Amino acid sequence: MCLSAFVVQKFHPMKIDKTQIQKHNDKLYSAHQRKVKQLVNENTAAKRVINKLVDFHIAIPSWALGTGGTRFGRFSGGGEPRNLEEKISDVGLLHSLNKSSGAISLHIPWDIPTSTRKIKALAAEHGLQFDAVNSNTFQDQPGQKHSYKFGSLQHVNAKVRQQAIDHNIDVIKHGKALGSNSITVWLSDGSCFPGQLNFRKTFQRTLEGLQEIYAALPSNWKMFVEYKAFEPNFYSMTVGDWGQSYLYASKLGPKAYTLVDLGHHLPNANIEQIVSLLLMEGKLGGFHFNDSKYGDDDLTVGSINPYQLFLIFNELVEGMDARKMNHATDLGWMIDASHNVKDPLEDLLQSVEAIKIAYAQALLVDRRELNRAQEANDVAKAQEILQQAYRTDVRPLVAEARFKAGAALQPIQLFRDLDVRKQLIFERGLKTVATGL
Ligand code: RM4
Ligand code: MN
Ligand code: MN
Repeated sequence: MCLSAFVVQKFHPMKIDKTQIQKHNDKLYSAHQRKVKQLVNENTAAKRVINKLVDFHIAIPSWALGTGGTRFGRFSGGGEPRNLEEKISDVGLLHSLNKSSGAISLHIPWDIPTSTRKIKALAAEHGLQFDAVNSNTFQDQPGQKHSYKFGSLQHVNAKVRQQAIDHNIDVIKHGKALGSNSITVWLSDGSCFPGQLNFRKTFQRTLEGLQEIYAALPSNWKMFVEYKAFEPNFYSMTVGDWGQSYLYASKLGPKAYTLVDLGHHLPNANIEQIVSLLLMEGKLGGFHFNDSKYGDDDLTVGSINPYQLFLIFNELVEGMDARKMNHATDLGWMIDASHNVKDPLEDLLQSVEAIKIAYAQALLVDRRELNRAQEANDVAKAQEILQQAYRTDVRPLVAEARFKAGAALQPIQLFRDLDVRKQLIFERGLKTVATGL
């Protein structure tokens, strides 16, 4: 790229246009088409799968657009978004590459818009919607009156609880102004040592707080109660597992649901079974997708255990169809990841791809045959049916859905060919740090 091109770009944030996509696709099209044809010939469901994939979008978390870190350090990659405008523009880039990331999930107060009107217009320009808004009572903000050191909604001091309630209601207000229709409440509340808390009182205080927040929900809104097994508290978490989340959500009412973050379970938990039962009870609200080997590792979706992801989608497709739910819109589909050693945008493209692959594979499961095998106690057959779908290389179907929607056949390849990160560093600088964790 010559210098003059950079100078022009400086005043217009990086965008990827249709001609660039088309040029990229033209080069790859014939080889791609051969693979799609073969899949369509071999699989009667293939065409239906492609159409479902076109409709299926996964929201990008605003806090995953910068380089993440651990408590030991953080190594920025440069060109990170410095404000909400730049975060939206990053998600816009992702969306133009894959036409599957048509929404952004905001975290308040990190992402409070300076002008709601301008932010809405910018998002619309990129074809983006606002997914669930997230509250933050796990950090103290500068100038904040009361500390969350010993919890927020669970706190023994009513003033701290009220501050946390007010914050959540404020988050709903921001979300409403932007056109969002859900709030995700993740509480870091809990205890680090036995004896620190009275579990019953802690639950009741938290429930009362959630009830006040629930009462402030607009009529068409949902509240997602996210659970997490451990961290930052290491003895007990006040919303520590799906049972506790389900208990809060049931007591709150029909607008409250459980949110499943894949990394928030103890090792080897059977997440697909949890998903199936929450769906059965009409209490599954949505997901924070990521992958993990040990804990809340927030790794790229599908990078460690893609079979588990497939099994989760297998339950989702089965359970949503049983309840006649709309796959694309009836649950909240969000990523919650962090990237310490990869380019955040490449990482997010990989995550979206992994989710769509698992979804496509789940759509290919022969439900009738599986049901027959289950009813006949034919265990080997049941396994064959699942693995037949899982071992199908559905990548051409996912790419075809992208192509149909006007996106790139190979998003990461195009991201690299266009030197997107280099341009972002040029626009924003090498030493930028996005808000987030
Ligand atoms: C938590 C949890 C929440 C997210 C924060 C940043 O571990 O996953 O969803 O809002 O991290
Ligand atoms: Mn999460
Ligand atoms: Mn997490």
